[in-house]
This record gives sequence, C-alpha cells and structure tokens, in this order.
Amino acid sequence: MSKKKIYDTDSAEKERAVLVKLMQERNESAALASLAELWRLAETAGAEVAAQVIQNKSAPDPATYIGKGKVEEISELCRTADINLAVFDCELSPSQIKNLEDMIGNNVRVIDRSMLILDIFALHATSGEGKLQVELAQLKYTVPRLIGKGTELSRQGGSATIASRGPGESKLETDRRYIKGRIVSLERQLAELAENRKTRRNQRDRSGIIKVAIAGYTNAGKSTLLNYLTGAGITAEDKLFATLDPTTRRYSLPSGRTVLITDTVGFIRNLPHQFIKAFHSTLEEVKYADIIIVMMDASDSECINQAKVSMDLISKLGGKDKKILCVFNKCDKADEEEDYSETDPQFAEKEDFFRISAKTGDGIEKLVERIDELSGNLSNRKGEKSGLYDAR
Ligand SMILES: Nc1nc2c(ncn2[C@@H]2O[C@H](COP(=O)(O)OP(=O)(O)OP(=O)(O)O)[C@@H](O)[C@H]2O)c(=O)[nH]1
Ligand SMILES: [Mg+2]
Repeated sequence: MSKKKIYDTDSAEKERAVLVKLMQERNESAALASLAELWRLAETAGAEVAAQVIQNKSAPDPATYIGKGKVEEISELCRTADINLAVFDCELSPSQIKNLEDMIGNNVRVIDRSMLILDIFALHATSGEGKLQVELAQLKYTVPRLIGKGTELSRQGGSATIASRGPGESKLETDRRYIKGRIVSLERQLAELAENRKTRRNQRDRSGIIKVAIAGYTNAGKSTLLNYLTGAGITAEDKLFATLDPTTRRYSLPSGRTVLITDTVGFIRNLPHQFIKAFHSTLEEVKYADIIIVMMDASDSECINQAKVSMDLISKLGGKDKKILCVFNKCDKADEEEDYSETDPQFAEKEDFFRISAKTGDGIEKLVERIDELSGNLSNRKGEKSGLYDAR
C-alpha cells in the first residue's frame, strides 16, 4: 500500500478508505483487476486505502448491494481501523447509499466508482470547459445520490472530501429546482463552447489538414507520446486521468506534410452514460479525427481488455469507421512479445498494430511512417473534394 500523498492541499485531510467488491463475475481475474483499478482511483483521488472487502454473491442485494452480514462486518472494520470512506466498485442507487451509510454508521461516507472518478475529474479539470463538464456530470450523477440523505454536503470539518469537491461543491446544498436550472444553464454554456469548437474544426477542415487523435485507456501513455513527438510539455504522470482537457499540436511528418495531433481524455471500463454525455464535446475529438491512435499499456496484464473497452467507446463516439492504429505502448517494460494482431484482428488491419515505447522512442519511427503514408492518401482525397491539393 502506498503511503505517498497523491493529492494534497493545505485544507484537504486524507481520507481512509475501505474498498468493497461484490464478486459476481465469472471471470475472477477481471474482477480482481477492476478492484486493483479502484485502488489506484482511490489513491489518485487522495484517499489512503486501508482495507478491501470482497463478497462472493451471485446477485446484488437491492437494498444494500452487499449482504447485510457483510455490511455489519464493514461497520466493525471501519470502527476499529479508523476508516471514514467506503468505496464500492459498482454503481449504487441513491437508496442503497442511504441504507449503507445508515447501517455502517460511524459517519462513514459511502460512494461508488463513478463518484470517485468524477472526483478525480474535479481535481484535474483546468479549462473553463472542463470545469463546466465536471459540474454538469456532478449535478446529473452525484447530486441525486447525495441530496435528501440529511448528510452535510459541503466541506466537512473544513476539508474537501472525496465526492464533495470540485466546481459544483458550493451548489450541493441548494434545492432540486435550483439544480435543474443550473443543469439547463450548464448545458447551454457547453453547447456554445461546442459550437465554437465546431467553427474551429470547420476552419481546419477547409485547410485540408489531417487530424490525428491519440485516444485510449487512461495511463496508457497518450500524453507521453504527444510530448515525444511535439515537445508539447503536457503533464504525463503515473496517475489515472492526468489529462482531462484535450491538447492539439502541429506535427511535421518526414514527407514535410503537417498534421494536427490531439491528446485526449483517457477511457476506463464502466464509464456511466451520464459522463459520456457531459464530456461529449471533449470526447468528440475522436469523432472528428481522420486517424485515431488507440493506445494501450502493453505492460499491463489487462492490456487486451483495455483495447476492448477503448474500441467499444470509440464505436459509441462515432469513430468506428475512422482509420484506427492500435498502439501497444510501454514495450520497454512489457514482458513478452505478444502478437496482438492475432489476438484481436477486428480492431484494425494487421499492418496497423504497433509496439512502441513513448519513453524510449522505440517503434515510433514506424508508427510515424504509417501516419505519413495514411495522411498522404487522406489529404489527396480531401484535396480532391475541396479543390486543395497541398495541405502543407
Ligand atoms: N516504461 C514506460 N513508461 C511509460 C511509457 N509511456 C508512458 N509511460 C509512463 O506512464 C505513465 C502515464 O503516462 P501518460 O502519458 O500520463 O499517460 P496518459 O495515457 O496520458 O494518461 P491519462 O492522461 O492519465 O489518461 C507516466 O508515468 C509515463 O511516464 C513507456 O513507453 N514506457
Ligand atoms: Mg494524459
């Protein structure tokens, strides 16, 4: 267990958390990987993970998600181990949260996986648009789960706590009517920003310049790749969701042609649909790209699942028919030379699977050559359509 504080401010006290998992999946290794991911999410959000509790149960309890006996066990654990946060690896209903908090007692707050992810988004949002998107997602997802519980929602004991921070924090005590109005206002503001984005996109389209999006699982090395190629200087850290706002840079290919490369927000399994809606304009970068680099961490045992989750989300976002390059990163620390193109050939054409290291530069030359070749073909096609023949 890492004792290192990932998130720390003068006012924020570290929360001690217990992670709770209902083991109903037939695939036990996937369930354990999901729990390990929850651990990393909790740490990224600033909590210290003190314990994890697993229950084998075929179906969740409608009232308490886990069985009543297990709830009592957790209550005792929280009391003896000084735990004040219980994070469930699932989506909890508002009434389940209320019942669990009542039964666990000891002022332990109960949150689910999505509330935890949203909390990380709140910590990492820097742009105006990012903050609006986080607030919208909080109002749509978190607030219905918090209001009406009689719980103090604002800063507790003077410290910002998980699932109560972020741009929406000061609004959390207000009533439902206010919240509805705020949602409408946020949606309007985001629609305006999306319209601005569209105008900028149309301008780029008219120039015939080819757009490359770096998408893929969180922590796969997307920002590291953009930094390697363009010296963009984006924060690249061993954290989940270090990047929330997209960054675009120009990049000169060996042929002399220029493309625009965008680093985007990472994907993760079980992203709630409210998030996809709230972060639509950011995620949309993928939809309007000509070429999508889908990045996975080859050194992670969950690499193939990361690829599946990423491809599912790309399909949902309307990027399925784009040219997809499957990039398995961190090959410098991956154990074996697995042939991913054999494992999952439906993701991309066989020649479009790459093993690279964005850290050492290994394999990047080949990837860049392929982008050059594809962008040549694509810009010829674009040029024919628009009457422009040279995108340089
Ligand atoms: N060993 C090794 N580490 C890498 C490589 N590429 C990235 N990393 C490390 O992996 C971590 C995550 O890298 P990022 O570039 O921040 O990953 P990301 O996909 O942008 O992550 P999010 O923005 O959080 O979704 C950092 O600690 C990087 O230094 C690589 O090729 N090899
Ligand atoms: Mg990043």
